Amino acid sequence: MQDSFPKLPPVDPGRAAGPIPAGTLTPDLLASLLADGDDELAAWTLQNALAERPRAEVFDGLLRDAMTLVGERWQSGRWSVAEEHLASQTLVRALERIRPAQGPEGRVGPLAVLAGVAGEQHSLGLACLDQVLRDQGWSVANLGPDVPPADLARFLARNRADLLALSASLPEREPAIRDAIAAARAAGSNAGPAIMLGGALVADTSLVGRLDVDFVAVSLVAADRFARSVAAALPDRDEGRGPDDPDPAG
Ligand code: B12
Repeated sequence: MQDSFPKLPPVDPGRAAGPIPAGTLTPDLLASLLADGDDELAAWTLQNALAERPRAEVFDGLLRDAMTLVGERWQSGRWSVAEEHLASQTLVRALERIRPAQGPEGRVGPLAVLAGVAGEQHSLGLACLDQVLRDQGWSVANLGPDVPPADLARFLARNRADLLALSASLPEREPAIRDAIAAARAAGSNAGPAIMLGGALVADTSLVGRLDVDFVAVSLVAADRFARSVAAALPDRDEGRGPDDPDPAG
């Protein structure tokens, strides 16, 4: 049995832990790992990229490009729906492995609500945005894909959010986006949350002027910047406390 293996050179374990050679962490590598169901190595790939670049850049670049490859291989018939589904599921698990740690501040940070508009099943962009916002200290309620507008409105009426991020990928979602925005505007107390819209759909810039949103972007780098500006404009959260209220800092 042993003799039938090819004679490979010995692996030097010392080199395995060394720096990753430039050009190794490619979308092609990540796409293959995802379609193999290997969330451990997919997370390792993303983690190494995160050591070099900010989270939003890694998600807009390496990660999105890898999923674009998955889409191209699915569309061309080289990979089936099975490989695409496995890649998507594996990415969800890999993202869990690289989730930023949430310290005590993250639990009391301003609230961002994330939702895919009704009918929208593409949810991986929201999972990425969730991490980018947590990195900034936001508390994040990611409602995931396909959220009916009435339920979004009820959630916003019960939870004081400062930011609402809506995601949509397909052109036919425009009416659903309008419904989500209208429901959110009607539910918010006072000014309500700042609303940003993103996802593959907004690459169609003609849509932008037709919608009542505060910010539109395809990239998480831009979303990161907008969320920082929203957080910076929020009143000091201690200002509302009366003299007899306990100081949460103890
Ligand atoms: C995975 C996938 C699916 C999975 C999604 C699984 C999941 N849990 O999300 C499933 C199988 C459900 C699916 C279904 C469909 N899909 Co699909 N899918 C894809 C695929 C391969 C990858 C998408 C992805 O997750 N990319 C990675 C994420 C991170 O990228 P992203 O979503 O674009 O998000 C980035 C930005 O847009 C941004 N972003 C996202 N959300 C937000 C929000 C805010 C506020 C901001 C600021 C930024 C932002 O941040 C991310 C990082 O940059 C793409 C291929 C491609 N080229 O993208 C096709 C693709 C998007 N799908 C497509 C199609 C046609 C469909 C279906 C109609 C197929 C069918 N016949 O059933 C259905 C529609 C389902 C529905 N009702 O929504 C087409 C869309 C073509 C078009 N533009 O019209 C694509 C492009 C494939 C193709 N080449 O034909 N799909």
